[in-house]
Amino acid sequence: MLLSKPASFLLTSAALVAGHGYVTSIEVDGKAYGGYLVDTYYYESNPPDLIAWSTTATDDGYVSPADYAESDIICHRGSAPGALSAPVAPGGSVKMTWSTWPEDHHGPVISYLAKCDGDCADVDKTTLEFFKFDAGSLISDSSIPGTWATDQLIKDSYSRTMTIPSGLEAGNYVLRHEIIALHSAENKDGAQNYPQCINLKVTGSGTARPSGTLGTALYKDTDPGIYVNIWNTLSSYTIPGPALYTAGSSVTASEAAITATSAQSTAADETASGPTTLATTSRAEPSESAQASEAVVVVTTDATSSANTPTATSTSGVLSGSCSQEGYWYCNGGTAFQRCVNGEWDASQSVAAGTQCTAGVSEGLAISATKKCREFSHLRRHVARNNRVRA
Ligand SMILES: [Cu+2]
Repeated sequence: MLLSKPASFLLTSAALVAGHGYVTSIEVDGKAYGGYLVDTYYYESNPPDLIAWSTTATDDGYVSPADYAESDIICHRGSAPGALSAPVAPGGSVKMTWSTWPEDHHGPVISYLAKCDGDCADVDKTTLEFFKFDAGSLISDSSIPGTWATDQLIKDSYSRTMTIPSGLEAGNYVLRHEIIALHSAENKDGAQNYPQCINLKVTGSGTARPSGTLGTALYKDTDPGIYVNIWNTLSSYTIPGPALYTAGSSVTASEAAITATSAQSTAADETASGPTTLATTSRAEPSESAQASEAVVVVTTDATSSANTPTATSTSGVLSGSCSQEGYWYCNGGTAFQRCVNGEWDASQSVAAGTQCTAGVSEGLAISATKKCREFSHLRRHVARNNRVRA
């Protein structure tokens, strides 16, 4: 067993492997609630009751545009309703805080509400009809790839605060909050959706009942705000999904585009309470270039060089003690693994950078290239810059 490397080095390595985030906490009208900590709760036999929906996305991964018609897009992969609901008044606030977010995963941050017929804890997610009530997207495009709602979210300590529309009819609602990362969206099906859901109980005496859209009908992989090259200067950006519902209005427009220029740096980040400054414009076509073939190389490199590096065992979800399935493997959250040796779980080890294992216990350890693409997009950005300089 190699234990010669200092623990600090190993911890640093583990931190670099961690990629995307998930919602760790929610503040509803000033009261704090815990998020579904997928890296921990997924492996617990009795996870706590939450307002947050559970998911099986232990890799902190995403839903692909190729799966927009599948139920995973609704509240993330393998999602199931939370058992609890948080009370909130119309006009009240909801603050969603993420564990982290990669700086280069630029894109819109969008939130929806859908009314449950009865308790949201028992709802069939495929029947939920969502209306969009909060959307941030391109804030400024004065420098490629622009300043996005994700950049603002990072600046705000990985959080976004939204307002529940005033006048909304009382009842049980699912709030669907989502980041769409566009750093690879110049390729068809290259966008990445990271939906997260919670249950709310809206109080008050409002009467507004905005019409909604099934989760599986929100987007298409050819939508101008999904299939878009943010590494070009954008004259406009079209927020994906149905039109934004503004309190007191009825939603009829199917699509609206936002015009963002360097001179109007804040016009693009309207919320439900803001003025309407939407204008319909055409989109910039994603351009084909040499980027894709060069970038693919990165994902396939260095798959084994550090596969046997032992890691600190402070990671949540690490197994210890006896095991019955001799020789079997346990993949912890996609990023670490252990083996059942001589009737005991051995030390947890990190998978190599750029790779992931399939979570759970299995006879063989399935390692694949990770869909986390920080290095991927960094290279892409450099290539894009070089192309522009040459052009
Ligand atoms: Cu990524």
